[in-house]
Amino acid sequence: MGRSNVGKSSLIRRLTGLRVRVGKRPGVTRRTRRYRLDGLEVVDLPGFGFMSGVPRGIQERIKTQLIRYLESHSKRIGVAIEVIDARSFPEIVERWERRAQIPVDVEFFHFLKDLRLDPIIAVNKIDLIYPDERDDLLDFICERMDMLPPWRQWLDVVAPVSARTGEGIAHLRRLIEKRLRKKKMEHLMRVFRKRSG
Ligand SMILES: Nc1nc2c(ncn2[C@@H]2O[C@H](COP(=O)(O)OP(=O)(O)O)[C@@H](O)[C@H]2O)c(=O)[nH]1
Ligand SMILES: [Mg+2]
Repeated sequence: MGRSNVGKSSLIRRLTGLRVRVGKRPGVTRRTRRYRLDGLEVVDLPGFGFMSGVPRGIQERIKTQLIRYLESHSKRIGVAIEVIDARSFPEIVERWERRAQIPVDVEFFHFLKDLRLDPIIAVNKIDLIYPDERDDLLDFICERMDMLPPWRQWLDVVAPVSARTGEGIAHLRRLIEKRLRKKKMEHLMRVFRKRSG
C-alpha cells in the first residue's frame, strides 16, 4: 500500500516478475488488484492521499475502504508493505505539518502497527537521491514515523529500494522472508524469488 505513484505496482513487478500494470499518471491503480501466485495473494491496494483530478470525497472513500480492508483481512495478511516515495516524502510531510495534521502515510504506518502487521516501509525511488544525501533523508523518514534515528537501527523495518534499478531489493526480500517465516508461511517465499535483482 501507499500513496499513488510511489511505485507500488513497479515494486510488485520487480519482486514477483508479474506483469503488473504500471501507471504513467497518478491514480492509475484506483481499484484493488489481486494476483494469485502459488497459494499466496499479492494485493496491490489503491493509492491513498492526494491525487490530481480526483475529488476529495473519493480520496476519503478510498481511505475508508483501505482501513476496512486491512481490518477485516489482518489475520490473513502475511506481510504488509507500505511504500513511500523517497523524493517526495519530505515535501508531503512538511505540507501536512504546516496544517498541523498527521500525514496520512504516517497515520497508515501506525494503523498497520496497531493491527500487529509488523509493516515494512519500502522507501522507493532511492535511485533519485544522491548517495551522500540518503542517510539524512532516511533519518528524517524514520523520525517522522516515530522511530529514533539513526535509520540503520531500523533495518528490520525500513528498506530503501529502487523498483527501477533493483537496488535494495535483496534486503526487502529478506524482510519479507522473515515475516513469512514467523507466520509459518515461508514456503510462499518462492513467489518472491522469481526474479533476481
Ligand atoms: N526513478 C524511479 N522511478 C520509479 C521507481 N518505481 C516506480 N517508478 C516510476 O514511478 C511511476 C509510478 O509507478 P507505479 O508503479 O505505477 O506507482 P503506483 O501508483 O504506486 O502503483 C512510474 O512512472 C514508474 O516508472 C523507482 O524505483 N525509481
Ligand atoms: Mg499502481
